[in-house]
Amino acid sequence: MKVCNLQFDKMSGKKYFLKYLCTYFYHILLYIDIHVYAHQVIFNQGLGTYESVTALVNTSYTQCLNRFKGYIGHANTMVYKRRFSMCYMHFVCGTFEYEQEPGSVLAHRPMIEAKDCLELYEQGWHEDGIYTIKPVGGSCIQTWCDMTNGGWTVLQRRMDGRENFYRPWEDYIRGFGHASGEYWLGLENIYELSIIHSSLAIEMEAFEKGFPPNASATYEHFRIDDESSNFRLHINGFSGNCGDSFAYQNGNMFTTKDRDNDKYEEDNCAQVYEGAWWYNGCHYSNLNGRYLYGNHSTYANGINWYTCWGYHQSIRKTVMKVRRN
Ligand SMILES: [Ca+2]
Repeated sequence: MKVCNLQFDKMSGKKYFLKYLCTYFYHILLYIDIHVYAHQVIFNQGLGTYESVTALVNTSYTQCLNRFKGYIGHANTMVYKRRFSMCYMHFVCGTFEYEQEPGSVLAHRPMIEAKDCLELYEQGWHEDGIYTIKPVGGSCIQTWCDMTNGGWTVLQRRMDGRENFYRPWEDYIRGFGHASGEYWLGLENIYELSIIHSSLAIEMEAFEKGFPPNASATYEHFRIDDESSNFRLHINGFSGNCGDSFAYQNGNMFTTKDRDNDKYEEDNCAQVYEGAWWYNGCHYSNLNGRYLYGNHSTYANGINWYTCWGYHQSIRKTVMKVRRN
């Protein structure tokens, strides 16, 4: 699957220029040479032309043949002719960019398979936006990369209340939402990202009437355990400007409405506070809580950061992001 976001769009004389940032998930393969190449046809949106893109992948031709020999046959030529449909060998997961005018491509940036946004940043990708990454051991995912601040991978984002965050365990493991808006990257992917020594930064913004208007919290060390430990949270090295509402959650396992791993014996914190979090018994912060548009009379079930806004004010915007140290 290809997702392209138009980044740049202008008329110059009689020419019309378009610039896309593309992210890819696609199956591929092959070439009948000693080298094996990925091959994929890409259709330019709305212009009726196409180009083909080639990228080197780490799969041998022999592996490709062996896997599909049942219906490929022996002749290399057959393989060649069928290359688009037959040899789904390698799953490419990457980002690349092209700039075009109708009928021709002006500039290319080669595809990169990156494990996180920092790797993209280090390779010269410096615009904020949606990128495709594949954490080591994780899955191919689309994420928002904060490049303005130097290559942060966004794990969680709330901004308009469009996405439902009151979800079950399986959804929190896999992730949900879309990188262009509100989303949760998935505990499995967060685990894989956090294995490599990482920092966590949380940015928050209140609704207009809220005070203070915004706040941030950064943890120099952030890690979560894997599923066998219910993704237990480990943070330290706090700095911030409106108190540390995450410290109370430190050392706790993740709880969802259908999986009670918290320390509140009488009930499930996720059900009581309508979120999913590293609940203790229960919380000082609830960033996956309900989107309640500012002040709320209900207790602690909004997007709350207690040390800054208490338990009756749900904030407008949150971003949780990680970066390798
Ligand atoms: Ca409980």
